[in-house]
Amino acid sequence: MPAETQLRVGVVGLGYIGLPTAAVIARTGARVVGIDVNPHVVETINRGQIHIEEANLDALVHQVVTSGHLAASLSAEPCDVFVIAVPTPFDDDHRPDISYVLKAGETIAPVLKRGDLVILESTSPVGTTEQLRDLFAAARPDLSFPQGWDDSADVCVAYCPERVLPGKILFELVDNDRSIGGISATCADRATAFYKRFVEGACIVTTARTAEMCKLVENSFRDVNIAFANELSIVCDTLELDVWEVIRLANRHPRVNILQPGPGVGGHCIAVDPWFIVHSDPANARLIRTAREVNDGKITYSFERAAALADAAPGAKIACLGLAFKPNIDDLRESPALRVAQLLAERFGDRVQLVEPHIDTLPRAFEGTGAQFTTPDAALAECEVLVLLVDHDAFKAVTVEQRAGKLIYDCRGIWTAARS
Ligand code: SAJ
Repeated sequence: MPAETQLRVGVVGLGYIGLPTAAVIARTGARVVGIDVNPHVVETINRGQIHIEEANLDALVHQVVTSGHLAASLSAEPCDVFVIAVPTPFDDDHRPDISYVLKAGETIAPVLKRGDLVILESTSPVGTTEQLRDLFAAARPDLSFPQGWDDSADVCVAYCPERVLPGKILFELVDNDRSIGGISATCADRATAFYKRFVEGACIVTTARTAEMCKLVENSFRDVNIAFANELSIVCDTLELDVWEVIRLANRHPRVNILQPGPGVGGHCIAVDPWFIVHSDPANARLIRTAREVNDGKITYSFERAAALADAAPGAKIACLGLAFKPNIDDLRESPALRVAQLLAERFGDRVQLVEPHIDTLPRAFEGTGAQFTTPDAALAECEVLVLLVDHDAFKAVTVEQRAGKLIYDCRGIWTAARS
């Protein structure tokens, strides 16, 4: 690699992971070009602004764009290191779709040169990094690419997944340990040297395939554990027990740490990644599949519980409190709260009032339902039925007096009296 200040880095995909990563690399003094297919994203970043919500990201992007260390572009240019951070969604049958990764590979293949390092960060099914390597090898027969652990080659290829938590991305990008998966040992060493520019956590070397599986395992672990909590919440309803109290008490055991139930699991990672493992071994990934089904089933269950309450108060207004996929953010992707609210809006129409303090306008999903977007105070004043879907701080601040006399379904347990 050239001298520190001259390192040129191309980051493909300027979304929730790619943009913060590009900005943090630019802060180390590298010259970063962010490559994205969306002209609006490219223009916004080149103005020193951002198109996503993330704590402190606006100031950092403004700083590195103004200093000339970060620029966005619609096309690729020669660099020393490429980082691919594009989405890997699934299709209607939960089959992983790696077409954006392959497209990113096609974008950078023409500008690759001897000595380059390509790092895939997108959550990917096991074997994707090798597929990317094969794509490069087919597109660039003039360059050599590693086939096995002991190989040396013209271009290094590695898989290094991110594991940052939305809302704490800038901190966790630096602080978290990272799995560094090389196709060869040299690829892993090169990638480690690159991440050490900005990562303070440990960089742990492994193969690309192991690192791919590790990422999927981390999010599946969380999904399975949330499914346990969600299943408990339904069993406790049947037994007329307060699940929040049961969990609080059980967690007093020194080796028990049960997560929190909710209306389901949302976001672009935990509700998606376990399917990649299920898809790679459907016969054996039984627990992981069941956890997904339990967590998705909690959406319908929550809707039915809320609907039963609304049916018990004919004509009463129903407040859906929260639409985001988790507390104190504006992100609605794969949000179970949004799905429950949508089902209620379709069933109860203009009886429904929707509250989401972190967004300004109602999402398209509610068009034509008659449901209205309103403020927390107005909803609390007008609605007799309260359906608490997200544990935003704004809702935790609702007083006992404001809730008095209401019919309440609290999916998050924030209004449950603490006895332990
Ligand atoms: N949730 C519960 N109960 C809980 C914890 C979470 O219902 O006790 C729900 C949340 O409400 C939300 C969903 O799970 O709907 C996911 O939220 P989260 O905060 O657990 O995780 P994400 O999706 O924001 O980020 C996850 C993280 N992975 C793990 O914690 C293993 C993050 O570190 C990853 O980088 C990220 O996925 C990713 O990009 O893969």
